[in-house]
Amino acid sequence: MLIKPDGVKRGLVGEIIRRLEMKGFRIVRLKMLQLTRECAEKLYDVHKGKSFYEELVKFMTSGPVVALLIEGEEAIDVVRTMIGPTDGRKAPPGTIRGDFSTSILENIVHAADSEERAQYEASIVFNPDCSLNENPW
Ligand code: 3AN
Repeated sequence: MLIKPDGVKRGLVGEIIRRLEMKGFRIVRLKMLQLTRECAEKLYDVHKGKSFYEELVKFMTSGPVVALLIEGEEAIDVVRTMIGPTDGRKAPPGTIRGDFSTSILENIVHAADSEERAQYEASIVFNPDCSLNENPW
């Protein structure tokens, strides 16, 4: 999972971690970083060419993010349910996006949608080369 720049700016890091821990998940790795453009592009490779791609990469590199590696029972499906659908306006109350976002772009968090993607994304966000510098704030 990634807490996006809007989630960090709005001071939601603790609230998001609290929800994950209350649910029973384990946080096994955690890192704050500012993504390089190159790594943000790798992270969103599947969206390359889409109308919102440029805006998305710009947003994801606009400030620090928090990367979390989460373990637990059916973590991928359960975490996706906890964050809610992409559009914060349509996400139901009780979900992270439903409670904290009214945007489809600035929707507080990202969560991998398969184990394969989780491994791919972790290899990017936990790679020191993807961090613009070690103390971006
Ligand atoms: P999700 O994060 O719910 O899996 P994806 O993978 O379809 O959603 O989209 C990745 C990210 O791209 C979203 N979290 C959101 O920030 C952005 N995004 C998706 N669709 C749009 C859109 N139509 N307009 C602007 N940004 C979008």
